[in-house]
Amino acid sequence: DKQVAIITGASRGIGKEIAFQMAEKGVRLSIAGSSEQIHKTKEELVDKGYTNVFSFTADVSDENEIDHVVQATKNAYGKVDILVNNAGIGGFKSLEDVTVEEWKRTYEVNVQGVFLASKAVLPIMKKQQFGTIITVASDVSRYTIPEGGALYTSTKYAVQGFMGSLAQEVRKDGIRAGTVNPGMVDTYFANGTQGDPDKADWLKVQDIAEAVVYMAQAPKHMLIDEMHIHPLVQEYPR
Ligand code: NJP
Repeated sequence: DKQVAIITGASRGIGKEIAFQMAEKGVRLSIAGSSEQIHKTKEELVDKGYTNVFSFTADVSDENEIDHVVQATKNAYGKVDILVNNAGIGGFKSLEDVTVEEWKRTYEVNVQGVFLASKAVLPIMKKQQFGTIITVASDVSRYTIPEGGALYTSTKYAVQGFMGSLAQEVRKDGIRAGTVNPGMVDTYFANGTQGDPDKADWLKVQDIAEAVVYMAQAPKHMLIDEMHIHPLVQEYPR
């Protein structure tokens, strides 16, 4: 019986690679992103022969949109085994320059988005008595970003706490919850460009996707609650 996964933020970057690696493992997919680009990702998957994929333009911070993704997935495939909360945004600037709007929006996407998608899959996973929820967080940013990381880092610490607590709450239902915490990854994050030669030493999207797939497909009796993965060139004091 093939697994079913919902991946948020799969238009590009880490989420897109997770989609490709899961598809390669035979996982049936629902992928979501806030822009139309998500449908291009679906087309690329289908072109490679991975035909079990639905794409949704859905903003993770919008309850109705994310509920629709989850319900449509359940209706189409009959179950949801894996949720990957990967969608996230961030920008780096001195705290004095951060506006209340930027503060709220970053929390809406990075924290409320994780809450809403997790909340939506829980009734399905509880009924199944099985499921894995993985959030792409970040903890190294607390120590390694010299300037301007306070807002972004605070959202990622919020989800770290959220996921840890959720893991305890849902363990009795056979549901696993955990985080993957990357260091610097070569993606489009914070207005970057994936493939930029200046980021040659950074982690690749493949490195993080492999970790997520491993966590999601670990034997049912195993809970991996946190993974921390850094490029060798980046310090990781804790
Ligand atoms: O970034 P990027 P990453 N609703 O910009 C989507 C974390 N992380 O792959 O909305 C739904 O290439 C967007 O699609 P679209 C990071 O915090 C990264 O690096 O269609 N989707 C795109 O697919 C984040 O949680 C690094 O434009 C939304 C995707 O999110 C995760 O890794 C280090 C959305 C972003 O792709 C993936 O980011 C670290 C919304 N409201 C943690 N807003 C790093 N790169 O160094 C955006 O520790 N998306």
